[in-house]
Amino acid sequence: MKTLMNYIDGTFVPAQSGDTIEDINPATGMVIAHIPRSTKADVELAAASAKSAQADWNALTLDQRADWLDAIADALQAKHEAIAQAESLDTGKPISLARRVDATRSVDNFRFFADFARKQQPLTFEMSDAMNFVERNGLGVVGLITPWNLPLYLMSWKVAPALLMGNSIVAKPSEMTPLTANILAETLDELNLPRGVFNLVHGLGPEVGQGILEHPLINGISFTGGTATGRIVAATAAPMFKKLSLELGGKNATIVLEDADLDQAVQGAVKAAFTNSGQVCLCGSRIMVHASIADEFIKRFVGEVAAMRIGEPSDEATQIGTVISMDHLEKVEFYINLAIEEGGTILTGGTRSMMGGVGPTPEGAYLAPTVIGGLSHLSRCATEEIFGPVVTVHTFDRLAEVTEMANATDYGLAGSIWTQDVEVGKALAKTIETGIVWINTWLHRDLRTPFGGVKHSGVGREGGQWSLGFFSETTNICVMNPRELGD
Ligand code: TXE
Repeated sequence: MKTLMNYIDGTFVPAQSGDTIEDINPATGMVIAHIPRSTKADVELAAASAKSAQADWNALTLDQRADWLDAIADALQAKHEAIAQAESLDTGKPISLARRVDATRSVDNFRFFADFARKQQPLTFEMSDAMNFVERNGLGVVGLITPWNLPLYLMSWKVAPALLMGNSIVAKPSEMTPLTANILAETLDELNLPRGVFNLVHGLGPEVGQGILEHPLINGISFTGGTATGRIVAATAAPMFKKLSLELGGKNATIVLEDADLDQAVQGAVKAAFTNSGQVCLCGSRIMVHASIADEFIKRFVGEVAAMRIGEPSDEATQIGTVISMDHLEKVEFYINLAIEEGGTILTGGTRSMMGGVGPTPEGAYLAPTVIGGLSHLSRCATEEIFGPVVTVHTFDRLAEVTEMANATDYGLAGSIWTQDVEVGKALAKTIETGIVWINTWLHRDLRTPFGGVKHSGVGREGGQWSLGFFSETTNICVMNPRELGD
């Protein structure tokens, strides 16, 4: 049983209140750690420390901060297995996924931004009689608030560019997945990162999270999480003119055109649907397949899904672990039952009640990957975010229908299109209201590209230049050419 601490002003400390929250292992229902139940009082200490550290940190050169990011990447790489084990324990995701995705990408995020920084050129704009120099400085103190599905992957995605651009940080992980944020704090402490540059506060969103949103010393908020919470973030921070980046929910379409390579499309659709038990905002939770190939596609897709191995997260062979918690399992089951009420048919999977004990232990939040047919693309299950191992399958006859079907949701984050005619795929992609469309692949990521969504999937983009831009303020310095001064 671990007792985690906040990391404030270079020191590990409990919440001032002394109160704690239990961190539960979703595969066993057992308490694996206690974390500080921080409040605004703890945010006050963290923000003050961050404020005092920020000017010196910002005064370093971009290259010096890039060197820090490389040192962090090296140190996290040395803890790759520990990060993967902790992430799997905290989230219930298969250890193979935690290694391949969570731990690896957490290291890569720091490495990428270090390398990306070194490729930056000074930003100047020449006029006939003057030269413009664009200076970039940190926002100051930034608040980073992250969710439970990809804990360190998403926290490092924000911490790396925030540090790089000269900001100091008050970070808050989800109260359901604190372990790897703690590993990050320990690592930065071991590296002797100047105290106050990175602060970590644990606790409940409406308490310590809200405290971050409200704190006057915090100039920018980068938030990843649910759309409902995103609304609270915006409502709180916008009137204070804080800079905001919101990465919210998704309800993404996997579109299979009649000329698709069926084997490739089936494998891609399964990966998009059930990676991390569907708990990735980019997951393809609505499958739209051309009527002419629907029977064959659905037969193969359902066969692959039914054969997926549900097991202990620690088992190397496990493909489907648990969802994040019993509460979330019940939320997902609600949608499966609603689908049945809406006239849907369970093609494979379903709720625990339909199949009895699904996973290796009844205490575990296990749910079989579930495929639902027979629903309108306008049904609640096909338009609302479920964020679990559940997909709906729909058919279309004409390409012209697909755009309307794919856009018939309040979300607009991502999508994938499977076709052997890339030009048709690209033309269709341009009609889909999302921030990202993959063609004949899914979750293939170039970290230089803009990441984010539209509509209820968020505001802003992060990645490459977009991250550097979000985590900095520009000052344009315009200098008249000396010879002009004589006029
Ligand atoms: O989100 P929450 P969760 C979405 C996905 C899913 C949800 C699940 O749609 O529905 O997030 O993640 C903190 N003031 N995405 O449950 O509740 C909370 O403590 C300040 C999409 O974690 O929004 C946690 O640290 N903070 C995403 C964080 O917000 C508050 C990828 C997120 O919590 C708060 C992952 C408040 N009032 C999940 N209330 C994507 N687009 O990439 C809560 N929090």
